[in-house]
Amino acid sequence: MDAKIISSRIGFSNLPESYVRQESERPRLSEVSTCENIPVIDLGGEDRSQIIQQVGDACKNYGFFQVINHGVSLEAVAKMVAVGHEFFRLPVEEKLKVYSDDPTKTMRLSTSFNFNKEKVHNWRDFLRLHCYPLHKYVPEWPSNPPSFKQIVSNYCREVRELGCRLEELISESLGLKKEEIKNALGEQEQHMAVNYYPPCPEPELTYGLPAHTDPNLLTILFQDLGVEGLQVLKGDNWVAVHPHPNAFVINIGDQLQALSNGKYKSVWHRAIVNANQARMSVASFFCPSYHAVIRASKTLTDDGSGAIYRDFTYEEYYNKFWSRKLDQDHCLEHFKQQ
Ligand SMILES: O=C(O)CCC(=O)C(=O)O
Repeated sequence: MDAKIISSRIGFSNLPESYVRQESERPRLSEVSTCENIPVIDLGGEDRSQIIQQVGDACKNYGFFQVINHGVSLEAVAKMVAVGHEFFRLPVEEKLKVYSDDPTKTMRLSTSFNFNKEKVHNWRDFLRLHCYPLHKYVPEWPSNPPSFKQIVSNYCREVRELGCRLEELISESLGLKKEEIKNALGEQEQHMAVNYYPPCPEPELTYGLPAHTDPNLLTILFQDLGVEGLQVLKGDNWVAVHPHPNAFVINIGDQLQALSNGKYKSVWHRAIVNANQARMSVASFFCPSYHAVIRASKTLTDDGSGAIYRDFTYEEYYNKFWSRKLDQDHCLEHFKQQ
């Protein structure tokens, strides 16, 4: 099994065959736009209506934005990043204690995306954790490094506050009451993926993560400052998201596209890898409760256009998402009204 984990293997001079994409699916790195960037929004500003306007514009035009002065302490982020790196540096025997290919597990180290369903793998290992409520899930988290549980719990708490604040801003930016999006989600789940992309011998032939949209409501991503890798599709072009100091990258997930009746888009994004440096990112996914019924707000369908998507539970959606390959068609297409 250890052969699957790439963070413990050293000395690749060529990319193993099972990671090589066919010519038409490769990232074509020379065509990626590096001069455009996604909006950076200062959440520390005094003028709330201006922030709401900026959030709304970013959600409509990009589906992605970065936030600064977001309220999550620098210390919480720095410790999270350090303990993440420490985890991936552990000896392989230690990491294998928490390895699983089963996507239904609430805590696991895994690799690629859905290893047993894919033909071609992705150059990524990841630690996936359910994080809310903490008292339910922390006991099953890794106990090595010894500080892991305490540091990651603290990070999750701080990031959850930011998530709630963003949901309010997004709700208001749609012309809805501050609490409306939050209320539509029931007792929200919070999941985390600590993604680790080791240096890759032939980065132009593969991905860390191929193009995908996120199945949840909203994602709050921290990416290593010194190592680029995240790219977002804008029109027909891939745009590199330059890491901004002390910023989080925020993206709209499929559930927000459904709740906003398509006004906000869950945008395709991907992670590319590089030959020289390992890259880590920490994604916090805010998800509706499994039993929440996802349905566009009446305020957004009253103009006569009607709801684009049929009603569904998040559980139904999540199961559909994990039963597929990551870079297939947009999963929401399967939930359109007939
Ligand atoms: O590593 C990144 O920048 C992207 C991560 C991501 O898209 C994900 O975890 O779903």
